[in-house]
Amino acid sequence: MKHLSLHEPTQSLDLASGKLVGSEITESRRLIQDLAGVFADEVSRSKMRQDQLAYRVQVHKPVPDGCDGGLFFGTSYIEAGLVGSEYMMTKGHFHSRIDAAEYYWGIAGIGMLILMNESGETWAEYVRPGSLHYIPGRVAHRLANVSKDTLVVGACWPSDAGHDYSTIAAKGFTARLMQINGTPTLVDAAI
Ligand code: M6P
Ligand code: ZN
Repeated sequence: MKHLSLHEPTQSLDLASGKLVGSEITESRRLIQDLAGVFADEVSRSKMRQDQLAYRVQVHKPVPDGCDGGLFFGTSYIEAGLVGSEYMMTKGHFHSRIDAAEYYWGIAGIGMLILMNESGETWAEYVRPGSLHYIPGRVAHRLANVSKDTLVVGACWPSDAGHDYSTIAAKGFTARLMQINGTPTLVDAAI
């Protein structure tokens, strides 16, 4: 009987660190060995320690993947560093349900949210603690860490959005975030 009963929540979010604790929370890790072909300089990536952590993601999934009408809530932790001259970053994806949107917000560290539309136009916006980013449907998204600390970013997206990695695997983003003279610079991937 739930009527008139009082409950403690079964999950918690540490607002300072982004850490999710409680039931229905999963954590996945992407190591350098999982990111073959993601960075421009594959030779540099292959020479790195393959079991080095690139990023990890905690997700609260109160409903199954693909569930219509539900929401997922996550925290991404992207390690600092470079692969060649390119900042450490996530794989990036379109949503399988291409119209599905997503919110990101900065929690700790400084990064860039790299965005690309279906026409192949790529741009980026700074992610800082407290910054809020609405990612519309039909826009691929990836996070890069441009600071010396772990980049921590919150996310909320529809449970039926899904991840389309295949389009990015086939074509990539049309621009890459490189460190040039110590500064994050978007560079045309074709050059
Ligand atoms: C955010 C969300 C997740 C995503 C994760 C890592 O937490 O967008 O859906 O899985 O970032 O990004 P990617 O899946 O592109 O590696
Ligand atoms: Zn997404």
